[in-house]
Amino acid sequence: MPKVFVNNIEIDVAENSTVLQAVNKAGGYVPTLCYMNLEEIGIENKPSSCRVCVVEVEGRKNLAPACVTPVFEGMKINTHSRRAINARRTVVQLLLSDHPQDCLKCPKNGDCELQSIASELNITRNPYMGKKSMYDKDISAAIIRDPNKCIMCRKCETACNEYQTVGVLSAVERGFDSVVKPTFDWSLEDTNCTFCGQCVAVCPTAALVENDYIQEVWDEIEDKEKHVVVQTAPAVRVALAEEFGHKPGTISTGKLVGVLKMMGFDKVFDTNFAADLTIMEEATEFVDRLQNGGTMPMLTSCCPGWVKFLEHQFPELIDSPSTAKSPQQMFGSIAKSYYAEANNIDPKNVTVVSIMPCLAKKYEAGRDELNFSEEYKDVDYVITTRELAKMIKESGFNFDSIPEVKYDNPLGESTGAAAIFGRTGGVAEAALRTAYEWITGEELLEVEFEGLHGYNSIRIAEVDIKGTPIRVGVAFGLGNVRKLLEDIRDGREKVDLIEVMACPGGCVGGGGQPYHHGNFDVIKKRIEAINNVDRTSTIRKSHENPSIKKLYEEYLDKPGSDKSHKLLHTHYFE
Ligand code: HC0
Ligand code: SF4
Repeated sequence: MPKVFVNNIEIDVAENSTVLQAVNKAGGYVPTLCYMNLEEIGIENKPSSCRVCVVEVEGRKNLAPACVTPVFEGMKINTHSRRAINARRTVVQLLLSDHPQDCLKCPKNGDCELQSIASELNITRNPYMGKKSMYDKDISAAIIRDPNKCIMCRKCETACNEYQTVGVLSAVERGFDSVVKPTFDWSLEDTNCTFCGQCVAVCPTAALVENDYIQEVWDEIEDKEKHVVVQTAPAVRVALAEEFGHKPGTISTGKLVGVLKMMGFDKVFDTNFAADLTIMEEATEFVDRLQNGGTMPMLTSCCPGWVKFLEHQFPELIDSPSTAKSPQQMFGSIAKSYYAEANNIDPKNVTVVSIMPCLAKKYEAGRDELNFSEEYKDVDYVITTRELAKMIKESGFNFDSIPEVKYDNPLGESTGAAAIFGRTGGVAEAALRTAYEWITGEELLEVEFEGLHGYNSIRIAEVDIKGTPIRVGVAFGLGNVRKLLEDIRDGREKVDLIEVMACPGGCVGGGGQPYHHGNFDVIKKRIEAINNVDRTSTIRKSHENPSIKKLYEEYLDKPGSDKSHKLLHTHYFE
């Protein structure tokens, strides 16, 4: 174990450590912009292109970029020599010289890494102002790409090309003209982009941000003709509090409902209700395929980034996903049919707003084949956890004093099985809790399937259904999904059910969540919180949800009925 000195303090570090790791271990700090390491799930970006992490190393002539410089025995590192600080300041001034500097009206104001490093370095003037790049913005339903704000850190490329293996973004041109963009200058909408939002999740500036619908949602709330209902996704309640200074993993379900009431929504409902409904339809389909010889393995279909990935990259598997729509879309269909009819409201006057941890949900809401009516959409507006936090902040509400309120019913009642949709392995587990009882006719006493828990990116679990082994594949991150699907396609692996989520850890790591700043522990804490929501639920199986039973009795008849198919199922495109 090499001994090194960080600012004159001696510490031992692991073999092959970098200077940055040594500084972190010593409790020191050097800023970084292009460096990113989510070691546990295999995302690493260290092009050492930004140079803001330079430090002084005794005996070395040039300053050393901490993120890529290996330590050696006896190394003496100074993180704050005047030369290092001045070099960092120059680097940031040069980046700012070709940056719009419209911080006060920038969507990342207060959340921008370039802005905070400029502030830390006390940059109050810039001697390097000169020519500026001028690019058009690329605006899609989910994502706004503003190349003028790109600092060439390449994190988005790593997320898109190496982690997701979608390959939409890359650096083109040279020198001053270099910029990251899709090939042929296409809009993201014209590419294979899945709108997973992982490029947005890691972008340090506002070069990649969500397309926000905050004003549209306020306008709907203000419109007295409209009956505005809101649904909240499973993963939002375990992350929203981070935006207000609380620890990752804080569960704020009651405050989430309370604040949506305060904002003026007519009804506050839960996507979790629709997740239970999804299980009714998906488990029915799974048991049917299993027992009557349908296409196997069955793939889950609730993650829209994954669905788009499948359509582009694995067209030969187009018959494999469940035809069940996602909970978001099922909720919209039920709100504009069953709920509107029961309350005598013209569905054209019902506005459905979703609060999602996801950017692809914005894209999903616009897919025609997911909307049961030609006259209106299932879901009108999708906003992210981050956008909701902005709405709460602009309203002036103090998060800590928001009262805890319960969801409205009937579309607000849900089970623990629905809660775990928000974490990797949860959709498969929820489906199997129900399928087990339907197949065996017996009560499932131990509802947690251990093999479906955990943080590994690819997991294969075997679940015993009274002597029948069901093999389940779980994968998150589209690159991992690709590996799993190739193993299955090429006969190296055999499974009956596959759950896929595009984002790290599942929806808890979605592209619309509070920024995790490259720290997978944040995502793990959210997963633990999701499991706690399940473990503290009185009902933990979707088919036992009383409001779901009533919905079938009063309206849908039974899972897989003609009416269920019209409202709750879809198809896919090669
Ligand atoms: Fe998810 Fe969902 S669990 S995709 O991760 O299935 O976004 O949270 O809302 O629709 O329920 C996201 C989260 C959802 C949907 C649900 C599913
Ligand atoms: Fe790539 Fe996902 Fe970003 Fe699209 S949204 S460019 S697929 S990382």
